[in-house]
Amino acid sequence: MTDITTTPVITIALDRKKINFEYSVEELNNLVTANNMNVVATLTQKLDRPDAATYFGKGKIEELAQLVQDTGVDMVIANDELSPSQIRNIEKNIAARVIDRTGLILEIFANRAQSSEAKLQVELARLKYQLPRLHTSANQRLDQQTGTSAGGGFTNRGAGESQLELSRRTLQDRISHVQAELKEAQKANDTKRKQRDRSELPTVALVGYTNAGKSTIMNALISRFGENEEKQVMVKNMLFATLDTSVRKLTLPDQKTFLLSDTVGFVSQLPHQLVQAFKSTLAEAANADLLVQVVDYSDPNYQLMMKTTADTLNEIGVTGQPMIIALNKADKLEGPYPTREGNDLIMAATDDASIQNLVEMIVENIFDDYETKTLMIPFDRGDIINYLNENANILSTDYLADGTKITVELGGADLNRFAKFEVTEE
Ligand SMILES: Nc1nc2c(ncn2[C@@H]2O[C@H](COP(=O)(O)OP(=O)(O)OP(=O)(O)O)[C@@H](O)[C@H]2O)c(=O)[nH]1
Ligand SMILES: [Mg+2]
Repeated sequence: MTDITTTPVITIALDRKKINFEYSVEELNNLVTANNMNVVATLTQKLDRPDAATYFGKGKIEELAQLVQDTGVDMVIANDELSPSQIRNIEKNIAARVIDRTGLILEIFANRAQSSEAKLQVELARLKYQLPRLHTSANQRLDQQTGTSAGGGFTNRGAGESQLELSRRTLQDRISHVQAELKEAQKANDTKRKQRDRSELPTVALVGYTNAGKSTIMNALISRFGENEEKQVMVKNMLFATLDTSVRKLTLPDQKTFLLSDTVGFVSQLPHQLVQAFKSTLAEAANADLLVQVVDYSDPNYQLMMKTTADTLNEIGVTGQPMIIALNKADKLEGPYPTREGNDLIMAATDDASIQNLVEMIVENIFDDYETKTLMIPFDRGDIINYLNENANILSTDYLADGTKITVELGGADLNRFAKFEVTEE
């Protein structure tokens, strides 16, 4: 059913005979829907490489022009990133505006951004995307913003300076300004992150393709183990629901505590300007001790989505971390769940047993250095007893003549910290 409030568009895609072509077109069409537009037709052409001037070949462009006329759409969206001149040349031949995949993704991010940091990150990415495309659009935009006709308001600036140079300088000034603002905004986050690092708690990051169920899993864990059940994150059935990183402290019934973070989802060909701009947001994943890759296992393309995730993690320099694969949304399939094989878990975010299994796997991975130790704590070290009560799983306590004998599970820095109190069991 077509929603009358959405904008009709035509998508165009070059089939370079790669195995994932159909998936990439499907993904583009999903991105279009996510941006409140609907695809009325998709035109594809088999070519080894895009036509340097017009992306599609000449005949196909004529076909596109006819299709634009027949459908009356105002916009055509290309499945690849186009050069500024390709956009211009296609627009010369058809009665519609042309945007490319990168421009579309940037637009979706711009519509979704909520926090000031996310807004700045998206603006920075958009400015960097515009910079090399200036001569197509920025002259007009600059005129609109300043209300001047070309050159008119700028006659006092260097006489020989062209409008293009002026526009470029304006953009570059804005980029510097946004970068400075971003630095400020990120300072606060860095401080928070440093405080957390100092707490030495293990960190786990949810990563994966957009709409896989990362935030839903985060919420399931918060409602069971969070300090404050109210601190849920947003879940929505749409691409890129989450743009900001959320970090929550979770404490398991045996006192084991870790930090869990949820962050922006991935899509293939995520514009590199965005990846760069979101690097600090994504640093949460880069610094994690363990990644949980959430996958929509009910999607027939789930393997390609996993490949996209691997590629994106590579691009942001996240390699080599231990990873749990949460094959989510199994409730939409026939097979049994939860089922576990090594570090893979077939699960559903809404299923208690699945979440329980996932937690067990997280515990195995991040608390693997835990050992059961027996400590003799002198009576004047009540501070240690308090610390262990709050932060460790105490298995037994005996009040003896020369102190408190405690059998406790210890891991990480605590193993060294309390080594001097260790006693060997007789
Ligand atoms: N049937 C089913 N639906 C699920 C499951 N997990 C999540 N969903 C639904 O999938 C949609 C997306 O979930 P989110 O948790 O927002 O996904 P996300 O990975 O955080 O997505 P982004 O923030 O956009 O990257 C929502 O409509 C959820 O209700 C599941 O196990 N089974
Ligand atoms: Mg999310």
